Amino acid sequence: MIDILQLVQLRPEVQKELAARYRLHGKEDFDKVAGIVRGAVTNGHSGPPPEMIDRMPKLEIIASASVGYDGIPVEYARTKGIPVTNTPDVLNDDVADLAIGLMIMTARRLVASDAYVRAGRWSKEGDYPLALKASGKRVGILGMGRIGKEIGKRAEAMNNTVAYHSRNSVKDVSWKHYPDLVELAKNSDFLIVIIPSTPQTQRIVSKAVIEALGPSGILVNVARGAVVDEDALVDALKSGKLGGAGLDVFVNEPTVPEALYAMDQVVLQPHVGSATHETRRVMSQLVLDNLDAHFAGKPLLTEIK
Ligand code: 8YV
Repeated sequence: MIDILQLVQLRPEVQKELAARYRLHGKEDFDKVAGIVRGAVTNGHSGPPPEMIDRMPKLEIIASASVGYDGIPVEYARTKGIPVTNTPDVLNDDVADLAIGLMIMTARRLVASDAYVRAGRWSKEGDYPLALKASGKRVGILGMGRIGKEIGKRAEAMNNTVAYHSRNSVKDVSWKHYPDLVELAKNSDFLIVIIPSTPQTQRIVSKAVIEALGPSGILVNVARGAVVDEDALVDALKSGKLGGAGLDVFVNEPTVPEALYAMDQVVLQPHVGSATHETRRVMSQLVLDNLDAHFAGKPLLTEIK
């Protein structure tokens, strides 16, 4: 049987199949099995870091249950001839749904107004204050990859005007491309962030971008915390320089800046972009299918190129 280092668990039904086909070892056994493992199962945040890769001379493949791979040293693995696979496409709908959900929830203050009802305040204090409309506005998207396109389609279905920023304009979309992110923010009511976290995109959503979005603007981040200047974001929300934020991701997950807890203009989620039974099952299956393909000498299904 082939030995696999398992850094994260797959969904139970797929985990069972994985365990039937491979000899699995947890991280706690790393010292014992580093010399024999030929594959690693991980996700976008769980490594293995270069030091661990160096200690696995027989490692042939890293299969990740995530589309993002900012926590996996893909380039380093490549220099060692180790391919890395991820799970693109299968989570596009879920992440796009969450982005639009956060846009609506934040604009319409759905979390704060829900709390208002539950606290019995409606009958005592009367109608809840008015919120902001989420349709018929200007939606800016930072990042126009697979998920960005799905977000754009959904935003358009709500009669919003869509525009985007990415390094280069994207051929197969007709939405306006802004070469300058501050310009996009200036011309958006909502800025939805769905760009990969790379050394080039760290804090790309800067103080200037946040302030360009402005006091009635709303930032939605379903990408990675690191692509937003989180301190500037918190400051702008506190001072009213930014209208609101819907956030699924944070710089130091699962730690969230405490200042956000008390803000009615903010909706917070515990990184649940792809967290549905249906999608996580397909993501798990794709991890297993990539491992199976590799060890059967067949082409990988979704290698990161
Ligand atoms: C999860 C994600 O964080 O796919 C990604 O990049 O952010 C999410 O789906 C995760 O890696 C699930 O295992």
